[in-house]
Amino acid sequence: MRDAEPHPVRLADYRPPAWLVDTVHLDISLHPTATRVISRLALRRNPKGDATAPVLLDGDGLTLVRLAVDGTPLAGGAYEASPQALILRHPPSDRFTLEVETLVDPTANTQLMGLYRSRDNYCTQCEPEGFRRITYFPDRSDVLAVYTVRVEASRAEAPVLLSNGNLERSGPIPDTDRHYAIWHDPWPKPSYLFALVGGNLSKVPDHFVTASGRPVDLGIYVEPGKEARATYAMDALKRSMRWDEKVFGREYDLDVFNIVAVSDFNMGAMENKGLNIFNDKYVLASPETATDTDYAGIESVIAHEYFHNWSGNRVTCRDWFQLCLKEGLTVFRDQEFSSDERSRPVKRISDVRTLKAAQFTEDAGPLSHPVRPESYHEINNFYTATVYEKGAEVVRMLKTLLGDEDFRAGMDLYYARHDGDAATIEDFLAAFAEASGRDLSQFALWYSQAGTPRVSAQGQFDPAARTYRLDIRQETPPTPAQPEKKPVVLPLAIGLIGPDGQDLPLTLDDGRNLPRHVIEVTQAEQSFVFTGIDARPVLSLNRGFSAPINLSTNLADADLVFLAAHDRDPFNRFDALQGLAFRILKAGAASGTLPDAAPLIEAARLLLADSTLDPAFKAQALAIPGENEIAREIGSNVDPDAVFTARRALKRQLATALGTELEEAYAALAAPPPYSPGAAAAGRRALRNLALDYLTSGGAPEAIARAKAQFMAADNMTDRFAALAVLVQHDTPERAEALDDFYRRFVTDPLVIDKWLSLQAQIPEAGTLERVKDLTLLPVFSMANPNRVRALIGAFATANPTQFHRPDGAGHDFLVDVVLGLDAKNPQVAARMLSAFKTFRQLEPLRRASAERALRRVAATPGLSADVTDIATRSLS
Ligand code: 0A1
Ligand code: ZN
Repeated sequence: MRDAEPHPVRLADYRPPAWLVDTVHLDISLHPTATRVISRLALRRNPKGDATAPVLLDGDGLTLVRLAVDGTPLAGGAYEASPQALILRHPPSDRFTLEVETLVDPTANTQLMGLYRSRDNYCTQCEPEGFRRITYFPDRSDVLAVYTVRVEASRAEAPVLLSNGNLERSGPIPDTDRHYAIWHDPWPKPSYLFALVGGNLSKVPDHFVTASGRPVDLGIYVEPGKEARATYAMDALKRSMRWDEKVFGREYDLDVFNIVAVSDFNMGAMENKGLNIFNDKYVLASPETATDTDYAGIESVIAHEYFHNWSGNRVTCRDWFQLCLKEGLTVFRDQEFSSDERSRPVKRISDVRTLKAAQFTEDAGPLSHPVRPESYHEINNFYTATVYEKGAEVVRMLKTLLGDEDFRAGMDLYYARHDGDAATIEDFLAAFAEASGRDLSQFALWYSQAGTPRVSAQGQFDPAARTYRLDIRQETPPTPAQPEKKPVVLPLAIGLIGPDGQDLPLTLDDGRNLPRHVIEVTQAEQSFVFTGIDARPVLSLNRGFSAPINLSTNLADADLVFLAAHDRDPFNRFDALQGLAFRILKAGAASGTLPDAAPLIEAARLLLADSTLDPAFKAQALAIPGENEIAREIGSNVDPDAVFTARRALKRQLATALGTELEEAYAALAAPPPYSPGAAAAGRRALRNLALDYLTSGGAPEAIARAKAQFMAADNMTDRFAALAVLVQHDTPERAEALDDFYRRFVTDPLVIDKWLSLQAQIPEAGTLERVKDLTLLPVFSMANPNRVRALIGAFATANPTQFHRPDGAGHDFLVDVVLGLDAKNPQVAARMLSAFKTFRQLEPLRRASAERALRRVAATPGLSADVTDIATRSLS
């Protein structure tokens, strides 16, 4: 475990590397507790670096066995070695070969960084700083080298041996029970993209021919017996490869592309060159074990990692401050892919929901940071919604501002100019500025300024002048270390809708026209006057959520009902309904009594009856905002119990008022077998299961019985799990029976057991904390597996606000105990769990004080990891 560094790493302190590595030869002999790593580095002094600097190689917990320079063993006094560093103060020349032998213990590696074991298989995770846990190396993303890797292992223990690039040779090692494989990756890469896998795995083979005719062998490696569950992932991979050719002109560049699914993984997946390593949750699916949401998740993560081959690997990041350069761009690319493969409006709605749930909350609390941070104590804590999701929004805004053609030209220029480079955000923006001829200097603020801009838009119709005037104000609230903010560029897609429900032509009073129906706000206060308007229009602003902002308008409830029925922008139709719901829920939570919900009910009724609409869209639009979403809208002094009560009351009101329509929808949407994971069928299931949820919300015995019947009869996990999720809301015998049945059916399937753990962790009842504690004692649970921890503890802390924030503080205490217990083993996951406190300042005083005490208990604990120290310190600041 790394100790907390007293000093942060700063972007302003960036210096080019003093030494470069041209080639790396690794010889890795796998052994459960003593893996021998021999590394031969061709080192060269960087002409652009400090000409007098020693050779400084990073390490983390390494044991040095042997060192040689140009073939000659080095004597003890010629170097300094510690577990954290290897220093040669007097290198023999400006170009030499260094051979380093180290020993590592993959079985003892519980952090899951570097070389570790997952269910007896060997695998690696090197981003961001894991390679230094395998061998001494300048472990920074701007040192790019060509790797050749020889790996050997016992044939029985690891019949499959993989690394990056193309396979050069493999075979038995005579007179031993061992074998070897040699892999060569011709593309220079930083160490964080190194990967190695050894184990007993089954290959699901396929092939792909690129647009220019290069044949590629595809392989997805899974535990033997799970092969059939990889077919959807393989299909998603081939679609991703074709899509990147068609939409971004990017082809694959090796003879082999392999994916390995492992069951112990800190994150979702990793884009190692030619050898992606995945959390098995994002590979394995069958109709019986995976929900529609799981299938969509697999499709997008497979695409995401594949797309990194260009946005991340061919063009990588100069340093970790530039993380959004690859992550924001790649999220944008995977979002676009899923939009093209599925429904664009539905994808946009779900992406914005994720953005608001994860990023807007992050940006409103103590962990807020810019898309490109300027300093960090622990880089592992910066794989955040801000870097990923807001980073993607910034790329999306660029596309909105520039238009499709200039955007693509900018992308092409960026790739052409920086292929093989470690680039920066400045490089990225320069390509777009040049391709479009636009000045993007103000736009660049999106990367450096944290916080979600608050934008108010007040519209005024003047019948005499036949104009519609729109006054816009923007302000970005203070965030840690950034008290003052400048106005940012806001591309706001706009429509003015006439009484007949049609968009009016948009003409500005200064004669400017609006390319792509987007107004560009650049000042703190700005007005736009539209002319030739004959009747009061209804404003539809920020269509498609074109800018990631908190928008308030002077629209009346009746306007929102009108937008919900007529806006040709599906996102704003959705948003109008949500806006109505938020108004009711906020007032209800504040006063204890729900105000009149008639306008919302009317709008919902119309939408439900509209046969032209996609069921998936209806399911999104008719879902009542979640408790966390409501808390975010309230913003301060939040009482989770009041939020819960208001939400439940509104749900029951809607269910009663729309009972007939919901019954009809439930009956009409039943899908004939067989199950298909496609978007259309998934959308029907989503709406039908939403109807089931509403219809069961009052807890009537017949409704419970119907949910139980659906649970028992389901031929797919989506319907079975949706029924279970409905049943767990009600303390009935059916709940206990269904939970038992589910457990018995899937006890041997950890990914499905995660769903079972997660649902129970979210029960909004007083007994849940005890239930969660009991569940941690079951053999199916393990603190060593990140998926289990996230499913049970993560769900409790992030998706059960009434119980996590129990007024007696027991939920907070529990999380702290878990974090402190986990920290010594897996600090990354411990830090993630602790970041559940990131919204604590929005709570009412009693709960806020309890959360603060809990965080202080963490901060006061001696011997914490850098990861947990960083989150605790920032959360309390
Ligand atoms: N680059 C990966 C994310 C990732 C980051 C760190 C990891 O280990 C600590 C693993 C994966 C992605 O964006 O998919
Ligand atoms: Zn990524």
